[in-house]
Amino acid sequence: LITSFGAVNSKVQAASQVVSETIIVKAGETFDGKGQTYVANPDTLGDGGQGEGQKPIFRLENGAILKNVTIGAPGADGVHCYGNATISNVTWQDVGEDALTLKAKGTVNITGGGAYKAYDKVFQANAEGTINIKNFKANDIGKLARQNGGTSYAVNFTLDSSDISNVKDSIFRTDSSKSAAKITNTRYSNVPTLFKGFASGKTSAS
Ligand code: ADA
Ligand code: CA
Ligand code: CA
Ligand code: CA
Repeated sequence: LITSFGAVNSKVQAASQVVSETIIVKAGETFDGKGQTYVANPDTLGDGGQGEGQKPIFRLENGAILKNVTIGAPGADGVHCYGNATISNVTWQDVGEDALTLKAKGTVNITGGGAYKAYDKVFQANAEGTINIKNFKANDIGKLARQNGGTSYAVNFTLDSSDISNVKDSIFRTDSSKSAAKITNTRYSNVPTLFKGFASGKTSAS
């Protein structure tokens, strides 16, 4: 359910959409936000703090596409992907508990957009698969992507043609010797470590 509010003159300023119940994007379907901003109802989805168990604003089933969306505050648990997903021109203005989680095996392609003000993680991999990030901006984050702690399945991370700044921990982090990460053509500023926890030979940066 979506309630809408915003400037009285909606011709000059688009309304923010307050999302009270997770928006489900069905398998193979596309949700085009057309540049609108979506925020969680903190009473029903979560306040965007570091508490676990918050609900996502968007739930993407296998093969869904999410595009031209801005997620404002509170961001709750962001976007959950069950299988393959395409995330195009999605910006998290103030990441909630985290921004996006891979919840079931698949490949998530994130192109364009950005993520800001993530106290801890931006992208979270809770299932095996691939997370490709391209033409992305991130600033003021803990980690860009993290495989769920203590898990040993394989996750392949890539980051290309992006601009990442003011990171507290690392770009990519895993506890799995099977996982790999590759960074190409990316600019960093104030990033203490690119990779944490990967086995030798499983990372590259150029
Ligand atoms: C933490 C937590 C996991 C899971 C994850 C998430 O890593 O330990 O159990 O909740 O966050 O998906 O946000
Ligand atoms: Ca978490
Ligand atoms: Ca935040
Ligand atoms: Ca989470």
